[in-house]
Amino acid sequence: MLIKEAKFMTSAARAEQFLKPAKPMIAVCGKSNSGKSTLINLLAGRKGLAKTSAAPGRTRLVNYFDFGEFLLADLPGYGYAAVSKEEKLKWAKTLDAFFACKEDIAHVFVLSDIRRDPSEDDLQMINFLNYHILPFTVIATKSDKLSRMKIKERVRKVAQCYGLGEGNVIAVSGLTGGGKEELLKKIESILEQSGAE
Ligand SMILES: Nc1nc2c(ncn2[C@@H]2O[C@H](COP(=O)(O)OP(=O)(O)OP(=O)(O)O)[C@@H](O)[C@H]2O)c(=O)[nH]1
Ligand SMILES: [Mg+2]
Repeated sequence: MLIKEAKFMTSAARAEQFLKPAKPMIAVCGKSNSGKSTLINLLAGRKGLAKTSAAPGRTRLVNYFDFGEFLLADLPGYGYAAVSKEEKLKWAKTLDAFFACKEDIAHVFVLSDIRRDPSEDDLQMINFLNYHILPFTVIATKSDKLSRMKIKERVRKVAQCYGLGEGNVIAVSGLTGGGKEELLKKIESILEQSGAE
């Protein structure tokens, strides 16, 4: 799978603004600061495409990116303690409304820092996806922080925590590009499946 060019399309703050995509769309979700925007930039081969930030809670909108054969939707991160209750509720509603448009979503990438066990929020997210029968893959991010041996160990552990097979967890580094090939293969198979329907 070769990504030629990736472009920012639009942002949506409310359900009425969500796109009705004409091509397969992969949603990228995960805790705030888990590396969603960085991963999108890695796939795009362009650092500044999705805004990244050392301060969590940066992406407050659904940002859509056109990757040629498919779209990526960068979702607001959940589980950021420092935002107000009101804002948290608003985000939860945005996410709910987004995933309610099931037929528009080909696949979901759930990002979580490879060094951490899933949080309560992560488990809730996975339960939610299972309940709505939305296909997903866990992307264990920031793998550059660990040795090769440790990466294998953590992938196994993360899979176990979520009750998944190891094949449903892909370790990736948005920084070094480690795991990018495997991720591209996954995207390829998602596109093949969504084309076959
Ligand atoms: N070492 C390392 N750092 C990373 C990696 N991916 C992201 N980071 C860092 O983690 C921080 C958060 O990255 P973002 O990509 O902005 O995270 P996000 O999930 O989009 O965050 P929100 O938009 O706030 O939900 C930044 O400081 C990144 O530089 C990675 O693969 N390796
Ligand atoms: Mg972001």
